[in-house]
Amino acid sequence: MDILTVPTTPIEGQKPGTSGLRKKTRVFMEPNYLENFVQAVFDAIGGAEGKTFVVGGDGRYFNAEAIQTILRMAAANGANAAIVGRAGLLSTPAASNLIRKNATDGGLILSASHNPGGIDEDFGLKFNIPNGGPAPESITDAIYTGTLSIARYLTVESADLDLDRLGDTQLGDMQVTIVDPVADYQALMEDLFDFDAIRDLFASGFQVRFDAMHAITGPYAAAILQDALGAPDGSVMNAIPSVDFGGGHPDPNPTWAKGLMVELMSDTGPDFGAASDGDGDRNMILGRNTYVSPSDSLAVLTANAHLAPGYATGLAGVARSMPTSCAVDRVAKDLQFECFETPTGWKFFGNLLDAGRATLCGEESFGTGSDHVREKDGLWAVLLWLNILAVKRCGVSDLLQDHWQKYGRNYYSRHDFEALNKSDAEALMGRVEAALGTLPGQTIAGLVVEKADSFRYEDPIDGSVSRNQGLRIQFANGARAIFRLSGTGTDGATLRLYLETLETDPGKLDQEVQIALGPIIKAAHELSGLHSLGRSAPDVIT
Ligand code: VG1
Ligand code: CO
Repeated sequence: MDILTVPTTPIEGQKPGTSGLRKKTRVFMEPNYLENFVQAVFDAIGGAEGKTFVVGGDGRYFNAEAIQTILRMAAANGANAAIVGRAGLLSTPAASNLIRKNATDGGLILSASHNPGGIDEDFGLKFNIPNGGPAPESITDAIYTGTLSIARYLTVESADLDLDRLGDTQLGDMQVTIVDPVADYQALMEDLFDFDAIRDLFASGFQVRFDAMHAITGPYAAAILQDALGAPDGSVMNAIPSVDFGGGHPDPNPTWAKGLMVELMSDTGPDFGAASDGDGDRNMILGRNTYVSPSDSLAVLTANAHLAPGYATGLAGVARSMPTSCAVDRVAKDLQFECFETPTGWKFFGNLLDAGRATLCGEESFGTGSDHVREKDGLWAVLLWLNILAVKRCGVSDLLQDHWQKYGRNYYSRHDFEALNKSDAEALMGRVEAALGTLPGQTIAGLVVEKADSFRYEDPIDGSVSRNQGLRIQFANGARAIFRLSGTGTDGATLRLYLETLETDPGKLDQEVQIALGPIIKAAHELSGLHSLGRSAPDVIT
């Protein structure tokens, strides 16, 4: 098979963000756009010669076409083999598992995660390294540099492969193995969790509702929750993946998983509810009349993980992203293990997991995971919750209330201001940053500022330093306000304002969240001049 060297020229704006490259689908479909990025990936890792890659995505519009392009380019670049999910489908955590299990040289995962899909929506691609996790900044920077000077890419001419047929085929000298996307992942879950206990829980009448949001976790959740664990058919809703996620946002939060919320926020609803995102790495946990904030979920899982077989010997440590609430820190202190604070983005957990310093990790953005793979894992979090509830035989709300009684409650919320004019958002960040030095000691809206800085992280394992990871303002009463610009949006800029306050008075644990946070919200608006953005309210509150 002839290898073609196709001349190309750099296309602007290909800097990979928090988790790979995300752009409008039409941009990815422009001539050479996808090709440039893929070639830059191969070039950044010292070529593809003799290597094996996992390839799969969340099934959104352009997934299948992009996979054909990637496979041709991998073959042309001399790759030895590719492992591809049937129909081009793999959830992000399942892809991470396959990369690790087969000791491959990494993987290309096609997804824009929780962003909507379709020809007028978003597409994305990221490279994961041999440990199964997102590439660190050293590699994503090299990919970016590559796209700025690229002059050629390599491909072969060949008909499309049939991605629906399991087994081996050849593409030139490269072997392509099509695998069942669910089987290995399910086996891993069976290793970690007590399936018998969860089966008994379901058999006792405990009702579960899982919203796959028309995205990748449908087949995984149906196989595991319904077929293996015996939840009745229909327990998994929106279970068939579609290229545009049924026209919705596959984002598991109270705003976008509205139907599920309505069902659970009722005295007659199911006992347990959960949802996952486009690529299956996020989770939202609900109980009857109970919403569990992701930061609380991480804390509760950390306190109880030892009840599941995979974590029975206890945890080595935990890690959370900086804007995630400090609820888990209190558990780690109590149980006497280390707690790390990292920048936003799963890639920053990789070294801690590899080094055995952290067992569980989490982000406020509905991401929780462990050292079983190197990505956050939505269905894993659901199964750990279910395993804990099966052992304790209690409801979600009881578990949460007991947790708050013991550790106090970190009231928490994130306010997103979306599709802002980029320069306005950057100007606001610039103003707050410039004022950081003058804030300590000042009283703003009745709250005294204790510390203020721009978060800088030094990786405790390899010493690499990441700067400008969010502006944090810590108040004397323990409350925090954090300002950060999103790295995953595709429309203008998104400003994220993260808010938190600790309450330890046992009589004040049931306040409405936005009311409990009222004073911090006021202070954050005042000190940043947020009104200058011309928005009276956030677009999304989680
Ligand atoms: C967001 C979240 C972040 C998460 C990232 C990828 O990034 O805030 O916590 O790691 O998405 O999640 P940002 O830069 O927009 O705040 V996902 O489910 O891509 O895979
Ligand atoms: Co995701």
